Amino acid sequence: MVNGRLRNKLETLAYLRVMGAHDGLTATLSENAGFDAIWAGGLGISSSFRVADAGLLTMTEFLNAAIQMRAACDLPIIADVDAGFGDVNVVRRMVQLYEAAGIDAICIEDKQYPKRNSFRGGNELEDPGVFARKIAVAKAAQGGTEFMVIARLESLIAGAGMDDALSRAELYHEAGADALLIHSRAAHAGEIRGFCERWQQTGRGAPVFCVPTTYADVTARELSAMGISGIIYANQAIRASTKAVTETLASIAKHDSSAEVESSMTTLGELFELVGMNDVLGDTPWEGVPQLTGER
Ligand code: SPV
Ligand code: MG
Repeated sequence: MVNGRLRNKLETLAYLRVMGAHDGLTATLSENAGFDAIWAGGLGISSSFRVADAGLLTMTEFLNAAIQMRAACDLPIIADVDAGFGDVNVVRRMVQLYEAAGIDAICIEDKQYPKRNSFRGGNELEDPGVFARKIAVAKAAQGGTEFMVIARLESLIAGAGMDDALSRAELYHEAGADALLIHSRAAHAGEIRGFCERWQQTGRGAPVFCVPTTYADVTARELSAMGISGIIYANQAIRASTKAVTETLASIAKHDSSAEVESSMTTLGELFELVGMNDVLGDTPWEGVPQLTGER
């Protein structure tokens, strides 16, 4: 079950650096690199299936990817659940399943079905009241006290403006959202700064996350100084691995040999270490199995 590690980190760390992962291995790599939490991101998971981030995967496919990550690392996991995969009834069941799987938080966005990735356009904002009800139902559905619901604001992405983002933020917080994610596709962090200033003036105090994909030159520390509590690097892992694999495969195809790229790949030994190959029990009967003692 959810043990409060995300809430705890939000309370004790100046800011959280959250790495986007799409499977168990990338979750482990994120943990080893020192990140504070995992973003089980829709774009990354969809890309790993080689499908578009456009509401094509089912909730079960998203959840199973998050479960792989849960098994692979001890970091808090924030699951991107698009717009909740359906109406409030789906949202209620979704929260129960994610919480039971030990996922620390869901992040649900105020878009209408069918959603498209925020950088592609073509999204319709959800009616604020309809979305606030989803948040309220999500919060009522959780069994424990530690599970978190993050409300993601798409107003700036959709061109609806800062006033719309602020009024929605207040409404969603009123409905029970534990935190907000303000999304922006501007080339610099000005919109993030503007939102944080106005959010702080409301005195509501809920933490705010952001996703610095298009404004990548700003540091986490600078975003924290603006009032951001969690910085999500949503797609860097899938982009890095796609490029590395593409280049490596091209080299092997070109040279008819992997000799050229041997030194740029993880060694077999390193891979074995990462996935626990060295802990695999042998085939000899009882080898590595603790001896049973006493009466049975
Ligand atoms: C994702 O990683 O799937 C996200 C973040 O939702 S973004 O791609 O920026 O919309
Ligand atoms: Mg997404």
